[in-house]
Amino acid sequence: NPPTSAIDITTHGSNWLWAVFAVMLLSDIIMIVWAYSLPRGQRVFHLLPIAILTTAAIAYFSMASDLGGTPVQAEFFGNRHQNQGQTRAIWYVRYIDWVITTPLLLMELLLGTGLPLSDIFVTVFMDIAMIVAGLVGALVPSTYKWGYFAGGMAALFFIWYILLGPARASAELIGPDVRSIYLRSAAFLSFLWLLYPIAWGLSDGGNVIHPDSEMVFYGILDILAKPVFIFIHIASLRGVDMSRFGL
Ligand code: RET
Repeated sequence: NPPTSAIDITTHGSNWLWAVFAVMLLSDIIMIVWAYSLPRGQRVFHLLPIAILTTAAIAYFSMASDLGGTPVQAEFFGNRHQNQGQTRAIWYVRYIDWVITTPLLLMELLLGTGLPLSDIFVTVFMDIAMIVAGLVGALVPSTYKWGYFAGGMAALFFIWYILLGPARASAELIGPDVRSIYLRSAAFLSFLWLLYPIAWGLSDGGNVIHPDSEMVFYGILDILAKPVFIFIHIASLRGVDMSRFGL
């Protein structure tokens, strides 16, 4: 049977989605004030978060207003043949958010490591391919969606390899301060990003959980992966001279 829900986030308007929107907007305002209180040349790691949080705020504004989703013919887990013709809401606005914000999150992490720009570009390309694969997979009304999912997972493995291999080696060469900041942030990011494909498999992929549960799952993840990640990263950058990167 189609997944059911008792909380009705996606049919009765949503305090939860407005709350996540408020978290994004508030963090954004704090970041704007913080960034422009710093001297030029020290700001880059505060400017990227402004773009990230503004994008997230707009995405959550859309979803809280019941915009940015569309019904797609769905297969129901364990019950495929009895449910022909039923649909699931696919919240495509998420993927538009992610295709903008995940490359910026990777740049926030990688620009201070001294990793060559060519490596950063390849990593960002893989990231964009990963998100687009997730979007197309969500919109494809057949089991071929799992092919797109597998492609997206391959891209994520490539990103993990860069983060834990070359980028880590590069950060270690710069010095012990950058090394420890990088290791903490990279570990936090790598772990959180693993949870996204799990949420996808349960929602847009396998249609196991109701879109309301999807909203709770991704909402918590998005708060951890955007404002919490950013504040942890930036707090540890205090006292580090950023002008040496020439960014
Ligand atoms: C998809 C499905 C295809 C396979 C994989 C995925 C990974 C998505 C990730 C998203 C991260 C989003 C973030 C948002 C910011 O708040 C597209 C779900 C691997 C890792 C960090």
